[in-house]
Amino acid sequence: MKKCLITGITGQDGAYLAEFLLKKNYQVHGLKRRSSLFNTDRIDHLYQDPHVENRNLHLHYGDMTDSTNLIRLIQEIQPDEIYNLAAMSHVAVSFETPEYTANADGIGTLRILDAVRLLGLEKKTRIYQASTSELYGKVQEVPQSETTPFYPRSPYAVAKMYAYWITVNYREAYGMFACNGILFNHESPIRGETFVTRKITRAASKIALGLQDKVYLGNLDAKRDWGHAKDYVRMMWMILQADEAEDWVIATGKTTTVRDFVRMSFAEAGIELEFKGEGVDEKGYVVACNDPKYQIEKGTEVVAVDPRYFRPTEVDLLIGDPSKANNKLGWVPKYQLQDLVKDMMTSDLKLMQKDTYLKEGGYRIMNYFE
Ligand code: NDP
Ligand code: GDR
Repeated sequence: MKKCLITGITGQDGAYLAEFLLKKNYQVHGLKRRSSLFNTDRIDHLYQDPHVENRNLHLHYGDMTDSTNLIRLIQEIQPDEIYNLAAMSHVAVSFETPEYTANADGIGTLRILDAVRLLGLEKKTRIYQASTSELYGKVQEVPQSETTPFYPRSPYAVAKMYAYWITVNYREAYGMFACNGILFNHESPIRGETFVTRKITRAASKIALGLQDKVYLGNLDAKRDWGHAKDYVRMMWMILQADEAEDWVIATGKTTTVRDFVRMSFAEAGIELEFKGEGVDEKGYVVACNDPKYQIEKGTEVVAVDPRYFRPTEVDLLIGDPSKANNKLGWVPKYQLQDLVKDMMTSDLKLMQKDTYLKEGGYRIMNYFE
């Protein structure tokens, strides 16, 4: 039985990857942070009671900023594969917490690589590093491939650039099987609520059900190459099963504006939006909609731009070229953007419907401080 360690197992990708690897009969070890509230929602369905013998999922407390903890865990587990997914992954937040982001996302990667080296596991343990299309930042060429130069545009991207190169360096210096997956944006029903896609699908669902009036967004002109997380975690595994350690771009090859993602999400709830203006207006602009089913009057403003969500430096256009992954590993995404939007909207409409039932039943969120 193969053993793997997933850092960031409580995140979107960690949860899908853990499920995928358990199905492949791996013994899965996951690093989770101590938190004052439960933070294992996404993997609770995979949880196995510690009293059960021969269980395949093991969770360990730890942190990417704590070398001794990482060294001890890797020594105990002796993993065949490490998937380093843990990171402060929010680009906008990295402008607020640049030093911590560098520590967790940049030096954190070094800590994993060096632990493997110190423990003499260079020839045993294969390492996957969660690199990102944010490395491309300011547009140099499109579509972006493994040979496109990097130009990071946020503290997050700069930290990930260090992580990218230290992974390449340890591969070349010590012959380690360490690979970067340069993944373009990938989303799902369990995407973090503050990333734009999930913010949109949650808001569209709430607005459709009359639980919210309006959503405030930032730059609607940004273009992203959005795929489904399920397709992308499969590729993480394929990267570590390849004959040679290499770096890979994972993307759909198609790009869409945030505005069109908004349009598609509301349409999925049966609401047609009419944009009053195109382009970013500092004062914000609104869209109106008219759908008798949801009794939203024509002219109601349901989306507005709030400059507080603009970033000091923005990544305007991402579109990846996944030909290497297509040709060499036979990876082809199963989900198109429309399928992704449908999947997210179906899930969020169900989730928000629960709130409607609670409201109708006279229940409300408990206020502990009343
Ligand atoms: P999430 O934000 O959903 O998950 C991040 C995970 O990292 C969570 O489990 C989080 O724990 C954990 N984490 C954060 N900081 C630390 C720390 N200091 N020590 C230990 N664990 C920590 O991200 P995704 O699942 O979307 O992304 C996975 C990885 O892939 C990240 O590295 C991200 O930067 C990268 N990436 C993501 C892309 C995407 O579109 N999703 C695209 C390209 C790269 P907790 O739950 O406690 O917060
Ligand atoms: P990104 O994802 O920065 O690409 O990083 P995010 O969904 O946060 O932003 C995508 C684009 O949407 C614009 N935007 C908004 N973004 C957020 N979060 N909230 C808003 O209200 C809003 N309005 C407009 C942003 O300006 C941006 O252009 C994600 C993360 O998962 C990273 O960890 C990963 O490395 C990259 O994708 C690839």
